[in-house]
Amino acid sequence: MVFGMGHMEGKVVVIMGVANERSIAWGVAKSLYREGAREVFTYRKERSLVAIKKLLEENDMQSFGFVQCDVADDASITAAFDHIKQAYGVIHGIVHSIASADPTDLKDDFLNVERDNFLYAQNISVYSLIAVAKAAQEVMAEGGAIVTQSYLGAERVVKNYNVMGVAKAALESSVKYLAEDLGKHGIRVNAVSAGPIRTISAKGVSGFNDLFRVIEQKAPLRRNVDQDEVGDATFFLLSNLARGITGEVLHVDAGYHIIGV
Ligand code: 0WD
Repeated sequence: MVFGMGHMEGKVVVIMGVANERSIAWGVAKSLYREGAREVFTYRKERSLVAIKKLLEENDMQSFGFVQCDVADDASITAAFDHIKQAYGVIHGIVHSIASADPTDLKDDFLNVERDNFLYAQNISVYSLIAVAKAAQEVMAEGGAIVTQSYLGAERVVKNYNVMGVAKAALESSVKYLAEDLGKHGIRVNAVSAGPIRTISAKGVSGFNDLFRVIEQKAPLRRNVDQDEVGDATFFLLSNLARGITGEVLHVDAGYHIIGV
């Protein structure tokens, strides 16, 4: 058992994107809880709410609250953050761990992507960060930090990642523009670029399993990463330890991104 050092004591963090115990956001929730954060979970489907409550119980963790939020819907985002403001007053952090694309586009040629599917991936995986940052700004009255989750497919061509790679490129760029806008309000915005991890979303990418073997062979650390490692890095970026860091993309990928061929 690892004991935290209370780095998030007295901080309220909204966690978006826990679907089950494999979710990256769940790894983040465990790290933040260990450090003393009070956590508000947003969920889209009732099924995810049930899963989050079960996970909390199994891990002997208490939540500060639960709020429904579908990031595809502006009214839902507004309602969620209005509720958060009323119920909790001030928040200090947001974990944005949400993305979606049509699985038919996560295989074969990128060239075949259709307009609606392209816009859908951008809407759920990129615009959601902007909309959430805007809604959250007022509730982050004491300053704070926002962290989103990206992937190497933003920077390089990763087979089959296609429309999601282009969405992650836009996400990383949005992190920089948001960091500039929100910096003057004392809000930092950063991304973690995680190595591949077996989650429900990852299953949607054709051939994703092959990546794990390549990384074991080629990454400097000769292994893959897990949710807990991404959780600790995300916690770091949310905490005061990272108070001088904004607009950054931090790779948590066993060093794979530095390798040429
Ligand atoms: O290898 C991986 N798994 C990597 C994932 C490597 C690097 C980055 N990432 C990113 C993903 O692209 C995503 O941005 O991390 C983030 C989280 O991914 P995950 O942990 O792999 O995803 P998963 O456990 O499948 O949860 C994603 C959740 C959805 O689950 P459900 O089953 O309820 O759809 O994203 C949420 C939802 O909880 N989500 C939404 N939430 C609100 N509104 C929406 C929406 N419209 N769409 C998806």
